[in-house]
Amino acid sequence: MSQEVAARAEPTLPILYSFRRCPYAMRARLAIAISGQRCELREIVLRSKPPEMLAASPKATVPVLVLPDGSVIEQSLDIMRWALRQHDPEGWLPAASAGLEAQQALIAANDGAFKGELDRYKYPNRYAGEHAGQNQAFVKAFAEAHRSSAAAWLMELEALLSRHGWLCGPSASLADMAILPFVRQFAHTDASWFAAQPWPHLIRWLAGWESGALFARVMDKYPPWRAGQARVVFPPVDSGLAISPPASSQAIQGSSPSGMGADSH
Ligand SMILES: N[C@@H](CCC(=O)N[C@@H](CS)C(=O)NCC(=O)O)C(=O)O
Repeated sequence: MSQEVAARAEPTLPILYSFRRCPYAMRARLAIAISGQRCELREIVLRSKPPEMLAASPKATVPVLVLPDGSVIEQSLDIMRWALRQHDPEGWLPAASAGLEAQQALIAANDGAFKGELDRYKYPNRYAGEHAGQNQAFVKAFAEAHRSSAAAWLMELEALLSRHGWLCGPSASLADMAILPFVRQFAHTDASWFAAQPWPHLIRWLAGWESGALFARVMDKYPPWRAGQARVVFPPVDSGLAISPPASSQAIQGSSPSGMGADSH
């Protein structure tokens, strides 16, 4: 195939600069995957960001989505909303304004206070200015204090989840998908401690999502992007997740919403 024919055969796709383990990038990939959008995924290394990404978005955080018309979406929630506005097969976007406010409040609490507590719990050594960093006992006490503050908020999520199985009702929402990657980070910081806490619905919510097809798809591994390489299409064509709108809600064949097992909730 000549280069010209190959170029015609490959439509221009939005470019997603992403980092596999970043919870903000994960939430963006979740929405892109479920919405049936396709993009060119460029996996980056945080300490060596490609100049192409920095030119598009000097604020230098992932995710960044560059649309074919050159416009740039550089906040993870905006990327989620962009994708879901194209196609929202599972109804993640709230239907009513009251729902919108409730979801926004949850996401704001996650991205604000909870993220601050999570970082201090997970990476206490980065906050030497806030504790007597040279003393390991103080570092441990510092981390555990922030774990406790975070846990108080997770108990609020537990109460919501105990009502319907999901944060905002009987099915997954934007809030669930925006928050789950952060709760996952918290859970994996000390998995046995997390598993011993009195939050069965939270544990089931997280485990169900982590065992689903959608999660597996967004956690696929890609080597760091290099300029000039063959493009990597996300989600992969054979994934069963990349459906073109309009399409039925069977985004994930043979599975319940969000790829969660039927017995998840
Ligand atoms: N508000 C941004 C936050 C994104 C963010 O902070 N991403 C982290 C990675 S998880 C990042 O890129 N940090 C820059 C760095 O570590 O150099 C969003 O929602 O997209």
